[in-house]
Amino acid sequence: MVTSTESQLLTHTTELRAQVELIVNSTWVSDVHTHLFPPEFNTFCLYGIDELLTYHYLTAETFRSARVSYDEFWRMPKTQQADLVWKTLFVENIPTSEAARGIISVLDVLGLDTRAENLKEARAFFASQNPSEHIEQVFDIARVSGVVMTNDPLDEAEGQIWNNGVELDHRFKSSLRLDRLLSRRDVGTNVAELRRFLDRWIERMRPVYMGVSLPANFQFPAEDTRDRLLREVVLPTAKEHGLALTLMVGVRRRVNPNLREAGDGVGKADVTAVERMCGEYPDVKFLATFLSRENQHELCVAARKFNNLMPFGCWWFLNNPSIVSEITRERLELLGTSFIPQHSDARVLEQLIYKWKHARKEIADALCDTYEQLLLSGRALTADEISRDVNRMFSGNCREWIGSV
Ligand code: RAT
Ligand code: ZN
Repeated sequence: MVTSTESQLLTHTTELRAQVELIVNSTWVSDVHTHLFPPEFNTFCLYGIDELLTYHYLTAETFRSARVSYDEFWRMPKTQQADLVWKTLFVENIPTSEAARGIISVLDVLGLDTRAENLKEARAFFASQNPSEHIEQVFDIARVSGVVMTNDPLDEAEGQIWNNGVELDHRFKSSLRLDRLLSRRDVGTNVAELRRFLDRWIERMRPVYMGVSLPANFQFPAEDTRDRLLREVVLPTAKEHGLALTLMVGVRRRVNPNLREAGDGVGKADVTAVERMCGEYPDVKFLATFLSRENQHELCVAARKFNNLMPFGCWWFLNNPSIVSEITRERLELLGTSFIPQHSDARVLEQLIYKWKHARKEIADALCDTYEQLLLSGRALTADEISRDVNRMFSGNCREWIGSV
């Protein structure tokens, strides 16, 4: 039982651990990168068991165990795909992977049968939810104060919704995703027109940052169109509007196109490219995450050199407990609390529940060990001080870079 008051020194490890767990589990978090949308975005807003089970992390795993051809699978209606994923990964196998265990955590938290033979009960549960109450409930359970969406003005359907003047739920903040813009093969003649394009969308969307995912072979400087677009369009716009630029580096797109959304892979990138950008643009704030485990130490060292660089999240293939634990500990050792430990990357609403539950566990464990070492070195700490650290990592660093989420 936790008996100490907030300002009392915690000098025993059991008491210290109990406090850390309590604080990490109860502190509200700002989720800096997701693919979630509020109901106003119609079919972009995904929730429920069929969406959860057809998440691309799980379809990739299903193809490893079910003897189904790509064509057969993609021809199935979504409910049938979800049935197959459930049967394959949850009934015929024990759901040991992180993405599969995530489903179990969601079902368990919502009071649903985690050993069900089929999806009948789960489907009935989600169908009976009132959408806005359900969103409220999920944000509350996950203790997420707000999420940053990924918004693409060049997506026709999404662009139309923005153009119709959609009113945003305050928990959903927008970010301007630049992948399509930055993968143009030529700048064209009119850089000014591209800058006006960004200005217009910044005005319309009010994004909290601009973001881009970059391939493993990304270089800066480089003699290519992307470099020109970054220097002449994106970076001046970021500076002018005081908007941070988010760099997500290390993806190898369409390694297996048959897997569709699940077909991307990972590659080790060159962190010095980001270092150079931070050095050349000291007035721009950068958020960066790298997909390869091999880049994590270098990213921490780069952040020690450039205080306009904020490492964030354990992205995609790194979002597994063993790797989250390792990366979080490395960051604490090299950066103190000046980083954003995790983002959910959720695409389906209820993923917030498991992604944050699992992340909090690893972050709490890493912090417990860190503080225990500190205690052994001769510095006790208080619950207030722990709260200050956790708040900084869960929302303070985010607020400093992109404002309140
Ligand atoms: O983690 C994912 O869901 C990936 O498919 C990507 O969307 C990635 O997070 C990205 O934003 O490019
Ligand atoms: Zn993402």
